Amino acid sequence: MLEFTNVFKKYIEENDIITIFRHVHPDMDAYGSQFGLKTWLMDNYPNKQIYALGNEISDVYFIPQSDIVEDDVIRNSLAIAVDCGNLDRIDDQRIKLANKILKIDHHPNVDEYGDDNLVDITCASCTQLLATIFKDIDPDSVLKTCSEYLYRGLLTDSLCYKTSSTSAKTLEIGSFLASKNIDIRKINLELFDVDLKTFNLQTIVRNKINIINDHIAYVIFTLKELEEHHLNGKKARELVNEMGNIKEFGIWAIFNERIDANNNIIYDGSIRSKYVPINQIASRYNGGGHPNASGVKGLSKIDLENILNDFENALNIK
Ligand SMILES: [Mn+2]
Repeated sequence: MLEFTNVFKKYIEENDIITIFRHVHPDMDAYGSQFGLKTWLMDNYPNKQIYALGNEISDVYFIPQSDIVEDDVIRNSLAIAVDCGNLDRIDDQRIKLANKILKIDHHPNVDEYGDDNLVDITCASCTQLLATIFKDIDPDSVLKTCSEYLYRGLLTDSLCYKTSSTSAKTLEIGSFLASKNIDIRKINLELFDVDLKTFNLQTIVRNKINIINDHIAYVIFTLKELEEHHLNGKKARELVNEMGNIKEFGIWAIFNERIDANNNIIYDGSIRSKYVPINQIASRYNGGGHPNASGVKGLSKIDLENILNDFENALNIK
């Protein structure tokens, strides 16, 4: 048995109340890890109390709503944080009340906020790590619904097995999850078919694109444009992948305007890169993430100019 498996098992067996936390602005790996873990625990430990927490709600039909719990429940629980590198990024800071915290993640382990930190940065998704642990405990412990959640996280974070973090182990876990009778075509259609509204937004991104030296692409959505297209900042930033498969682009980003507490316009952004790491850059602008996929928040206009400069330096095209 893997070392992680032993630690994980010990925590689960010692605690009857388990609260599961995810990061703010959850993506499908955050949801997939959270609900995959919740489903697995309910399937295998039916007498435990398991709660999935988080204030942001999803409008996707296959993502369940969060559980609502009193502070005391969290106080008496083991909190498991999935797919979240920093404690500050957890959606529901009541995690700090918990008796113990177990971190399970695949981001660089800079903030070791757990009592134990099961972090494997070689995993393409957090769900890959969870599935590896579950499989190690008992391959038969993973049932269909759990597999569906885990598979969604695997597919989205690996961009359909295209990221540099995709390995033989990723495909092995993909195969393991696929063996649980999940409907691969249906899951793909649900995850990746875009609706007409999104298609029209992608057209807007293409029309608004700014390109520096052929190698950096970025789009800024103003408050007015967000309103015009009925977009919030998060939805606008999700369009970043629209610029992801252009040969020339080394770094690409979407920024959106937002009003801060002092009524100033500031910018949040999602950044992607092909080869050069951008998480170090992002960490200088209230952000962070993966080497090729990061986020920043609260940038001033000058910060915005500076970060574009940083991109040019990173790509060595100045
Ligand atoms: Mn992830």
